[in-house]
Amino acid sequence: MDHRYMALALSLGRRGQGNTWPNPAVGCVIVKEGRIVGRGWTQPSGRPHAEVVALAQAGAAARGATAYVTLEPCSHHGKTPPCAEALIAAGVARVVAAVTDSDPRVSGQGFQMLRDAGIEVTTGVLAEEAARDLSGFFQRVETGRPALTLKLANSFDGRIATATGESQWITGPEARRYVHGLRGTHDAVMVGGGTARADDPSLTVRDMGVERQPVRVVLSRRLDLPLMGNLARTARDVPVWICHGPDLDPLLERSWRDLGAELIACPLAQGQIDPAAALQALGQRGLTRVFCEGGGALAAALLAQDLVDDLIGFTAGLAIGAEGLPGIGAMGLERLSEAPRYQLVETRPIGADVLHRWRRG
Ligand code: AOF
Ligand code: ZN
Repeated sequence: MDHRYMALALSLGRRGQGNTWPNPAVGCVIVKEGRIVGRGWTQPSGRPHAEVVALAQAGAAARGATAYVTLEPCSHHGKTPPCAEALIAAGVARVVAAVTDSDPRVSGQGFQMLRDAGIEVTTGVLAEEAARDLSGFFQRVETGRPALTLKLANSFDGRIATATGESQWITGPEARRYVHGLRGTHDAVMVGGGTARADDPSLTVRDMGVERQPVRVVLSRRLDLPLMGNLARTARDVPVWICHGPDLDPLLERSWRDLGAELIACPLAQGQIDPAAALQALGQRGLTRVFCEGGGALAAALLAQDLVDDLIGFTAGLAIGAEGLPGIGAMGLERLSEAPRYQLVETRPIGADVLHRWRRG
């Protein structure tokens, strides 16, 4: 039964993915005598926490109940009192948690508070699944950078456009809609400057009823992005963060600031924005899950530095040939052993295309 209720808590937690940063998207189920009396998940921007929402729903029924939480309940005083205290005050008899919170303000102290109050605590239930769902949060706490998903939608022969740059559309409407759903479960969508110039994307999530649009991140060394394009036009409504290099044209800098973009100065590596430094800067600003949609140069730089955690590929039944544009630029590899290798976790048809999901070992 513990597994079943934790699986439910995990699915509730996923509803918050992409909406809760810098907080993790946690889920909570409260069960009394075999009946679910409360459900909750972390709310947009991270507060209230999942437990508080579930306890409010349970009301007096929480007394003597079991609370299933995907992450250790917090023990620190933030904008509101700690969840461990709320569980104690509500008279919960048992807490089942999937994983320990690695935030140094919590890390074990939440469990300790509960045990000190005489509550039975069970940990490690569906820990692997929870660690995967919360991997962006854990990675940011441990390394400073968010988890990174790289998406590629290409022809059977790995091309993303013809030689003349025609790219609309290689994959079908179902796959494109699926991508919008994926954007919504991430904190930010990221592209390189070349893609922002060539495609003039808006990078928003459309027709999905998302509560919080992902931040749009562009890596552009010189800030030479279209001032009349979709990103510029909407920068006041949905955040645009631009990671740029040194020595900017002051006019461009001023224009983008006036449009409402946040400018993030990054160091260069081999003449390009250092992708590792850019990710650190994004982590510092609270992002936990970043979804990169190309282009080829940025994808190659991220892969070459082994910064990609998840790969999602959509393959269309269409061949474009060697003169077409490759989805991934030059990586400077000589040996196969230098190539980052991923493990297949999912494969399935989406409309007329095929989705493959891979994870770094
Ligand atoms: C929980 N339940 O649903 C979440 C937790 O900035 P604050 O005060 O909201 O605290 C953020 C920290 O709380 C975050 O770093 C993580 O340790 C924990 N998140 N804890 O008990 C929740 N989202
Ligand atoms: Zn909490």
